[in-house]
Amino acid sequence: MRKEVILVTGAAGEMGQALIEKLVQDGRDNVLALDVSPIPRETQARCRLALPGDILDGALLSRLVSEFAIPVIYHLAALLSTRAEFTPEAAHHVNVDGTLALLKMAAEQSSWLGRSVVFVFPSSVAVYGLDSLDAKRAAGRVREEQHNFPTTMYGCNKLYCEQLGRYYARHYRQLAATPDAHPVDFRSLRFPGLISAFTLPTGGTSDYAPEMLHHAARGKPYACFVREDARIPFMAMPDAIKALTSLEAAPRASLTSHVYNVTSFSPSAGEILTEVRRAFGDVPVSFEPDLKRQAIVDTWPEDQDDTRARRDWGWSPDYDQRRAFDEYLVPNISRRYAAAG
Ligand code: AKB
Repeated sequence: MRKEVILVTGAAGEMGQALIEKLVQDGRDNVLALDVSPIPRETQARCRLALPGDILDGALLSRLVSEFAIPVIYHLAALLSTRAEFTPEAAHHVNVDGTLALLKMAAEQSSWLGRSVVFVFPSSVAVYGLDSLDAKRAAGRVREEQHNFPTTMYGCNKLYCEQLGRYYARHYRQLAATPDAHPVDFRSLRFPGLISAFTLPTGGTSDYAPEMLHHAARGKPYACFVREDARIPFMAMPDAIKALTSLEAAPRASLTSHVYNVTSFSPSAGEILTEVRRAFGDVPVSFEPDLKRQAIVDTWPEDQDDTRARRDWGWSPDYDQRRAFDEYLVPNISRRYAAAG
């Protein structure tokens, strides 16, 4: 009999590590973790199996299909926005061909299992594209169907993969004699920038917020690569994990869409610095915008409208800006670096 597991790709990443910790806390000790990068030891210890491997490795995915029953997939592996701009085609290959391979595997698993595999996919605020600062200010809180004009390879990948997921959920094998009895149950979240107290991001364009915080906690000078007035939405990592697991658990019948905005707070970079200074004193932070990365941030909305998620599956963040800094970020980051000495 094939053992039943929850597959988490991108397990070595910020979200992957935090998600696996939460799944095990919830008593779900059957995680199969996959990442092309080394998976931290403590995350490995939480998993049924932690595999170094590439989602583009077809032989590996076939082996997983033969050895495991996989009713739930968290497909987190991706090259983030700044990183992807340096190698757009390679990013497309990982972000799109990788997702396609996982969706195909999920479709196969669904027919093997005789029930729809729940496929949870993190999309991003990067799917949006506002073509001027005036348009950004005028747009304010954007809804899912608005301004879907991404300006980065990563944003294009995420938007296309949302469509791919909707295709596998509704139209895959539409010309077959018998319709698919168990289509993939594709569920996607458009995340804002994420801030973790325990890990630092790599290769994103929203990274200035966590970088500023972690540098300040270590008393290190930080040159912020966006302007002081730059504003995009953010969320504390525990809320991102809550959104992933809540959407996975939501009854299928309550979902009216395959794509949901989620968010929590939208401080400007200057307001983030105010929070950082409130916690760590007059830390040496300067604003030295990288005009190219700034231009990307300027196309992202100031805020996302998450009404649909609140209505369909009762979404709400636990950490508003106040709680995020006072109760989660500052205490844990201070402890982390105090322990590191
Ligand atoms: C990035 O900056 O690329 C990511 C994102 C906003 O999706 N953190």
